[in-house]
Amino acid sequence: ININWGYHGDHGPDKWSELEPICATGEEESPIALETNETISAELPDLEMKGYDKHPKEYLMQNNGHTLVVSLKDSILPSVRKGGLRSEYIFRQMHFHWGETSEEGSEHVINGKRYPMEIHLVHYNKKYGSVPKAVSHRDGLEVLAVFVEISDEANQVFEKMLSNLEQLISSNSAVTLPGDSFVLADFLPIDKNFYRYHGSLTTPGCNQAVFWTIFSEPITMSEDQIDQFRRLLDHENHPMSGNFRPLQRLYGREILRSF
Ligand code: GRE
Ligand code: ZN
Repeated sequence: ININWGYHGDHGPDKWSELEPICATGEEESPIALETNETISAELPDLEMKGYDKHPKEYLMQNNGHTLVVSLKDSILPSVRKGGLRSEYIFRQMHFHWGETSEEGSEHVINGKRYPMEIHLVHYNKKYGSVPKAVSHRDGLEVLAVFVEISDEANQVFEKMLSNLEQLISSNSAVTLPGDSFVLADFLPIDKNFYRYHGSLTTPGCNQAVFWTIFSEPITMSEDQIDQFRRLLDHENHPMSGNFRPLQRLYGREILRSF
């Protein structure tokens, strides 16, 4: 995929279809607005997460020009299954979407509310072996989406994550973090109630390959902490903030809830 896309102006979301027609024509695109009372209560089993509490040797953090990406530098393979999923999905990377101000930033909208940030934990279906292979299958990816709300208290997990952010300000930069800094489970809410629907990547090529799991309870960080994210620069040396895709139409899709 061409790196020549962004969120504003000439390369913004309404131009993405010049790279990938499906971005405009797809009928299972993401993100969407969800209204709890229009979702279907499905009594889905709990999600089963393996390795979410394990420390890797190191974390790799990268500014890829579109977002901040966190991945693991060794062979622990956290995974998720159950929760109504028909397969096991292996963790690949975690990344972030956020706003210029805390009035917006999340991609999904719940009961009319936009959160200041949304975290995506991207997993690929074990039977396809990698993200690039998985994106051409309807059941290729599982993304856990976690909303972030602002609180007065700094979140110690993000404090560690953000400690080297200076070195990630420009596009195409990377740093490593010690493996004992945090675990993936630290980025999940305690209450694991979730919504589930079928949709797409929210970046080009917009592949309709994602079973979305959207936790209803947010986690928190302080305004100072989200301001750290807002200092990052994108591939055009512009502020990266506002890296969320506009809402997409539902086209009659059903949205389940686990509660
Ligand atoms: C993204 O780039 O934002 C993305 C992925 C994979 C799955 C979902 C998603 O890279 O939103
Ligand atoms: Zn994303």
